[in-house]
Amino acid sequence: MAKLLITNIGLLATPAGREAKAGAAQGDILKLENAWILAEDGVILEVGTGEPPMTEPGNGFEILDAGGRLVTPGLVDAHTHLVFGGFRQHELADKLRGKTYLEILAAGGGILSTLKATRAASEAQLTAKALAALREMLSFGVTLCEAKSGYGLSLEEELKQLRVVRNLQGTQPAELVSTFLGAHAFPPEYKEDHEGYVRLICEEMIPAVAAAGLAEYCDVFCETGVFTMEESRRILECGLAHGLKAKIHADEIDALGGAQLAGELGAVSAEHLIAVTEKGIESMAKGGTIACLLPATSFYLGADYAPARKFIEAGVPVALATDYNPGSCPSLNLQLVMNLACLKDRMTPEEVLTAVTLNGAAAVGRAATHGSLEAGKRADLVIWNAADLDFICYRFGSNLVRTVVKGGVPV
Ligand code: IZC
Ligand code: ZN
Repeated sequence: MAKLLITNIGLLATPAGREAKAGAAQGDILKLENAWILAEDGVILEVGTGEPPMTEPGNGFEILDAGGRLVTPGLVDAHTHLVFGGFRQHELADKLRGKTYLEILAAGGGILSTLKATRAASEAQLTAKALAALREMLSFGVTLCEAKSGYGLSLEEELKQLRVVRNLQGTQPAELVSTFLGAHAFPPEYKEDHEGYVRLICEEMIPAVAAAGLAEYCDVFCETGVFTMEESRRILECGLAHGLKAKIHADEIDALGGAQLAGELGAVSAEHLIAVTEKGIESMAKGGTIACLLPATSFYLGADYAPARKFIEAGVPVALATDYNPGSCPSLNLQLVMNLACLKDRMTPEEVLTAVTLNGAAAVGRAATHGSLEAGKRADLVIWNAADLDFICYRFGSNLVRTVVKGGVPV
């Protein structure tokens, strides 16, 4: 397979290690000037500085000159609702008139509007649409992303969405990690029978998803008017019993206690966390749960920003993701998330880099192989139109990616 030598890296910036970084370590970024990276068969062989090895022509290595630019690991988007039919631009007017996200959902819009469009779309149509989104993500520097179901909300329709994720794996450069989110909303058929839907999830959907190997994670939207704490616990425990690791949309709008539950269950990550309490943060620290913050959603909803500094002080690793979805974050731009994390979550550029690389990889169970530039890891990286890390957290609204390398291949 291809051998690649990337030379003339002005600044190589990367976290190091094979697990999520918390506290002060979240800001520990290795910075190498005048660096090079040698990769073979998609894996990094060596990272060094100064004179690169084997630069003579004919040695079998493709040479990529980074032109003195910044190089970081490929970005990881650890929370996306990638697969859905339609969009929801028709809700913008209501939103501008002051209707909240939960009011739109309670009136049968929101997730339920996307439910109709997703059920109406074929697997091939959904695959083509998600593929276009993945291409855009890749253009922003994302080489690994999580993708949730949750717009089918019946056994067959959830399986259809998860098959779309599987269809996309290996057929285009970005890598995907699949999450079952049957507990995203109550479908119209179960509007008056929440118990019936929770049983359908636990007795039919989770066993079928697990048996088909269609997801690694089980997630729940634990929120007022959606899934209660009690229902969330039952569903996540059932997922765990079937080998699906836990994630939870927790304490986004109301502090129901999702963060406590996440810590108690040893969930891999809890998401949003805008309204998290001290107790929730403590529980997550104890349980080793990663805080996956989604500041572009705060931006779009006009909501507060999650207390990133509190998580860092409490020793909870912070990851950052887009939350790409048609309702609360119709954007695929993880670079914008990095800007917002600095400006609104008060994270340093170094902490932000760890959050969108190594900690994001840990949030999708890939920290051993992805998320940093070091020997033995995947050769997934970004060459930036930038000289340093501050620059990419400071400029916003432009795509600053020059070249994305995925598995040792420029894409
Ligand atoms: O489609 O509204 N927050 N789920 C929870 C979403 C946003 C996705 C949506
Ligand atoms: Zn979400």
